[in-house]
Amino acid sequence: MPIRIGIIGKTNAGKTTLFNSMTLLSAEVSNYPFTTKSPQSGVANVVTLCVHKEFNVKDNPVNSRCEDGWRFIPVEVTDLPGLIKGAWMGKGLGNQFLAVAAQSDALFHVVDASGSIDKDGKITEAGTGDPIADFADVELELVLWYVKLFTSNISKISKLVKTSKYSLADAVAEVLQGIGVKKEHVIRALSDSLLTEKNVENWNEKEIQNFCWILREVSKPTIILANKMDLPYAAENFQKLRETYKGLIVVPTSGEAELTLRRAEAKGLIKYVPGEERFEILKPQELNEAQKAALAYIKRKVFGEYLRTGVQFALNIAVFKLLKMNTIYPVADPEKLTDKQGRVLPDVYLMPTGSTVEDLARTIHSDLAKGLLYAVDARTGLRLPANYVLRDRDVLSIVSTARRG
Ligand SMILES: Nc1nc2c(ncn2[C@@H]2O[C@H](COP(=O)(O)OP(=O)(O)OP(=O)(O)O)[C@@H](O)[C@H]2O)c(=O)[nH]1
Ligand SMILES: [Mg+2]
Repeated sequence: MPIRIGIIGKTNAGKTTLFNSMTLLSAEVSNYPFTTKSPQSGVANVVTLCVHKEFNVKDNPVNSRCEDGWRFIPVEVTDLPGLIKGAWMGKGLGNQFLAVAAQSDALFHVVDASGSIDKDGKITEAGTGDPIADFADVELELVLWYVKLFTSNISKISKLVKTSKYSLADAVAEVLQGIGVKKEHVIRALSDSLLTEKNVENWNEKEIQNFCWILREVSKPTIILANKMDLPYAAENFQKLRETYKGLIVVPTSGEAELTLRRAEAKGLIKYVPGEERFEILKPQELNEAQKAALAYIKRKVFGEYLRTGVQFALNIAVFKLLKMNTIYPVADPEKLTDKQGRVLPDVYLMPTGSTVEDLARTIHSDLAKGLLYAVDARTGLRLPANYVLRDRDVLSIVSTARRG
């Protein structure tokens, strides 16, 4: 199952533009509020330095792609309908939202950092909107959905605790598992809100809201994307966002710049590796005036001030820093670094920090895990036991009675 990232935020913040720039899909974008009506998923990539150079071999990637020494590993991103204040009361949106939230491992919360959206979600002059308030409003919407769901399940939770061996944390996790809440999240939220010992039927409104607020935070790790960084006022608002939301990572982005570059790259007009801090025009004679102007604008406004569009950086930060994933390269032959078909370094897996050889075996195939004996480290040739904790960039061969993977 690939890692999933959901894109949330106020209407017109640029979510779909970012989504298109990551996936090269063409979902509808417009300057009208509420353009996106239903969630749409696509494939984006995270990028890491491939190990093939270190081993001095040429690779034949299968589950990923290698370009200029960079490994591109697929992840799933989902674009969501926009929100404004009060949206949680609407019926349809709420359910769609929770369904996607349930499936997301992390969220991008997109904010129009240039402040060019008014409170109703309409585009106005840059600098007149309030990105700090926009962020807070959407977060509140999200929490209110949690509150609504939680409140409607209080009697069920209470019953589970009374009539079975469920602890309060077990019961809450059971009831909210549909939105991706795990027991460890509930334990954290109960303890941080000082509610571990209090009968759930006696929680007051403020306690419920506080609990849900913490639960939202711990169960859905989130990065703020300060978008539209190419526009005026964005730099000031980016600083303000950083100062106001100190506990969160804020990444400056320009979805529109990334989209222009990725599409020009796809057409062969420029050479651009996402995440790199430059691009090169390959066919200047084939560019029309508008394309030339767009590229010059990007060079001046995006690469000049922020060094990159931020889009690839945000994806990488989400997966490697927020979700703490490591890259692991399983091979069948630890000397030749090949799979059974002789392909060199075919696959790379994203495994959470703390995962073991056994976890990796299980991720690749359940049979492999059943007959697991040990793994061989391709760098040292040493045997690694089933409980060996994987490290980033490990290249290893799993040895199992079931088969050699
Ligand atoms: N200058 C600038 N404009 C952008 C950027 N990203 C998006 N826009 C513009 O902002 C407007 C809204 O973009 P969308 O991608 O449709 O926004 P959305 O958040 O998906 O909107 P909804 O689907 O309505 O919630 C469009 O006019 C985009 O062209 C950016 O990085 N810079
Ligand atoms: Mg949209």
